[in-house]
Amino acid sequence: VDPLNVADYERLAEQKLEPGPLAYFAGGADDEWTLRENVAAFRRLLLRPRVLVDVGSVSTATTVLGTDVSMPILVGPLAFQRLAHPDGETATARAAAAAGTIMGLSTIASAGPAEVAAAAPGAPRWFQLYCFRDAGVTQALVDQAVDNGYRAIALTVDAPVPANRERDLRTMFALPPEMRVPSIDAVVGSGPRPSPAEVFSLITPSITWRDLQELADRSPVPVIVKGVMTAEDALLACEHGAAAVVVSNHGGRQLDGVAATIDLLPEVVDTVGGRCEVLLDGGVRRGTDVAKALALGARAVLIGRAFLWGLAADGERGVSRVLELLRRELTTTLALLGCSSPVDVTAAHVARAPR
Ligand code: FNR
Ligand code: LAC
Repeated sequence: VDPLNVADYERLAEQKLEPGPLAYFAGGADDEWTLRENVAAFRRLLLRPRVLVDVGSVSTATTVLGTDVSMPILVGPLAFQRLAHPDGETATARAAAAAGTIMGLSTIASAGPAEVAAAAPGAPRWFQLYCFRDAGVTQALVDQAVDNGYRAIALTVDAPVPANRERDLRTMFALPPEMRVPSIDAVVGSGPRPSPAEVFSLITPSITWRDLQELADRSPVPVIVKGVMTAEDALLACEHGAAAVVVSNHGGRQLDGVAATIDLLPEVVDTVGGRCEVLLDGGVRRGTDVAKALALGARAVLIGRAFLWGLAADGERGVSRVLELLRRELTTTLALLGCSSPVDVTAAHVARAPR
């Protein structure tokens, strides 16, 4: 039978990928406690359905920062997607466009903003920003994204330095020399190809709230802060010009010991109090996970490894199938919760599991 869920795609991807890329994709920091916790924390939340509600017509459609999307499930920015499949980010872009949702393109993608835009013209996209030490390269990338119609800049703030990722050390993972990464090529020119850890050394560890404010002041598109993990920083992000925050711990790949994102979400939502949109990523593997995030106040979620497993298993078709499976799961979940739309899901639809 065809893969029925994200876990099926994960197993297919495990069979298909070489050990180095698999370790890079699947792995997290240190003991990978946060990596596991992102998934486990969803299982500790219980759904509270309401019955005898007319759910004859259920729609997953919503808006994120004013953009219409077919579902509150966005495609997150993941680096180096040509490690998963030769079509890389262009396949992901076509699948996201066909699904009617937004794709985030990584700064260190294996296809640049213009190439990805050309692969799926007119589709809504965001550009994820890492600031290189070379400010000229950073500005050129942002300009290319804006010129190609990217609708927001998502500044990632949880990775000022590389984390300790022991799976990568064990496989001695290095980027294959034939895989080009346009942004890195722009920084290092024809010099030796950096390892993933060395890539981080090209990125400045010194940006601060003041830089966020400057970016927001001069950006022609909204700025999103990705990687907020506390109420304090969510508030600062709002005060420094962010249009949205993504509650994210980088999929457990940066600071190990941070709480699961679904457990961090309530304090951020409470504090932000509607000043900006709150999104979440980390550990989303089922439509029920999406519903739990909506219930706790997220406008939408981003998926990472879930679509990556589809890409590795079956290219564009795999990403399309994962997006379609999650959309269907969410549709069923909404109906069974007694909700006709994502905006109908409220805090009353979840409870904590007893210990
Ligand atoms: C990422 N993530 C990431 N984030 C970012 O801002 N820029 C990037 O280049 C990358 N690259 C990247 C590569 C890989 C292989 C992974 C798994 C993740 C983090 C990503 O955007 C997102 O926060 C997490 O993937 C969410 O967790 P899940 O959905 O993978 O559990
Ligand atoms: C990672 C970086 C590239 O998580 O964001 O590997």
